[in-house]
Amino acid sequence: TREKDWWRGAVIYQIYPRSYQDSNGDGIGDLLGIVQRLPYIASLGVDAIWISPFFTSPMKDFGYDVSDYCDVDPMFGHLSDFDALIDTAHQYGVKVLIDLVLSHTSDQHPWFKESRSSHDNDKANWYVWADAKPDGTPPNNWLSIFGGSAWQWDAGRMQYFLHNFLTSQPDLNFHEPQVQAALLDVAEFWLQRGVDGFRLDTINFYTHDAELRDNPPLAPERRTAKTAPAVNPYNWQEHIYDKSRPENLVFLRKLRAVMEPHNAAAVGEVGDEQRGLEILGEYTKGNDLMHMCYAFELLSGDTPSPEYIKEVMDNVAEAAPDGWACWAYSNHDVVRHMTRWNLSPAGARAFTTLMMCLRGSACIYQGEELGLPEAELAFEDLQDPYGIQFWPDFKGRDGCRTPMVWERSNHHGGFSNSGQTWLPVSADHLPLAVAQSEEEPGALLHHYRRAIAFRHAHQALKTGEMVDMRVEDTCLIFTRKNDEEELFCAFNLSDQPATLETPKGDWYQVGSELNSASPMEDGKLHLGPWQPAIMLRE
Ligand code: TEU
Ligand code: CA
Repeated sequence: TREKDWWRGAVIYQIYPRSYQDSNGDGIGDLLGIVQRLPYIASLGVDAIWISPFFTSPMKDFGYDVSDYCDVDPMFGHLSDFDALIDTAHQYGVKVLIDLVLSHTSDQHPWFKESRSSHDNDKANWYVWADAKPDGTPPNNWLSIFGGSAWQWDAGRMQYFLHNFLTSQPDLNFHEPQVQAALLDVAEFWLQRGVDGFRLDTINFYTHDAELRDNPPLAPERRTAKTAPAVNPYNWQEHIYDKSRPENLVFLRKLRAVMEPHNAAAVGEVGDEQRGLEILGEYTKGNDLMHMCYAFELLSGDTPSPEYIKEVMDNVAEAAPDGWACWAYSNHDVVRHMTRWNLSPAGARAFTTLMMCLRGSACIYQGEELGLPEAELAFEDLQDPYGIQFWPDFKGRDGCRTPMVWERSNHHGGFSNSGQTWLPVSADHLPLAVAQSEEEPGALLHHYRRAIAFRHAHQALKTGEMVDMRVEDTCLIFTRKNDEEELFCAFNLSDQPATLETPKGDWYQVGSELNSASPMEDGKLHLGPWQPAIMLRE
């Protein structure tokens, strides 16, 4: 029996299976490797794991190009290994979310092979096919995120097909009812196998404009650093026809209905820099869409200032009053936040504690609990086609995908006993390996465990309201409360000390294990660099 609302305020640990633990010495992580490491995962105190795709795949986008939704790629193991993973995880009290990539398949999927074989086969309409313009050019101006036109010519059908990502990731046609039915069957297949929910890849790309209208150019005044990094022309268009279409919600309601009897939860990935948090509100509204949406606001850019975080939280409250965000600082697509934000150990601890105090759920990406920086890779080491395309201005996603480090002195950091691993283990990571961190009382790993435990000890942090947010000096201040408890949270997000007024009323310090400051007798709160103050109302 599963408690229906377990996902609210949950802490989710993201595993990139290629890089977690190799159990059979081929240099690539696998499902049995994850099983071996479950005691460690459980020791973090997380509620759930999200496993990036392990389905049958030619691995052009490292599993985000699926050729069989209902099987495990031999590289990662077998379905029986997955069953063992679910059983073991559940014995440890850890739930399992799998990563369904439903917007597109691999071009090696039998559906696509059939679809491209003729104009009148049973699946002819399962992908987005369109004729060339009279001059032979693509049907419209849509662009691929990974570079170039979103249309790829197929000499067999003498037509173009749509792909939002790689040319080997053709876009499924969600306007075709049979496609929707087949994808709902995929969800049912995994729910029957016992998964607790899904991370749903790129849900706002499911449907495209059936009339294939051109996207308008992005108005010059909207070309901010965030919406238009010079490196990718994708960002010069207003993406109103190729993604975030209203029809997506119709399919997501059906998917939610399939999940409901299983008490399963979904985290939807809705990346839309141009619409920001508004889209999170749209996709989590009510009780029949996504349970949570993954928020990108803390995944890019510079170290977030208290003002920026307040603005983001205000925007969520406004755009998604009954919605639910899932916060993350790092994942398998972005530069690790230790490097991106150039954090000191104290800064990393402060942001970890902050994440555990924010309203929403939280995703931790493997290795961030060790304080791993982005790995430096040479061009020759690159595996990610996105990085190879845009090198050196954009270095791609390999630097956050290098193998997890378990033991400093072990071959490949304990990740694998093969001769060569699919990406090299970073030498900079070895001193931070799990075994070394366990022995080192000051290691970030212990702080992650304490911060996660602290969140679990205070229900108000998981599901309570978040009110009275303000910025004072260099501090972000807010209150979390439910009917039982009220927590005052202040975070000094700076390497300089700060002084605040003590909140009115009777409060006592909690979270001393998180370096929370104690109220001073002069009625002021003195916060050291990167120090929080967390207090509980008497
Ligand atoms: O990423 C989607 C993705 O690239 C978006 O976040 C994108 O940056 C944004 O929408 C731009 O507007 C997911 C996976 O996380 C990634 O690893 C895959 O490569 C991709 O989908 C394709 O499946
Ligand atoms: Ca392996």
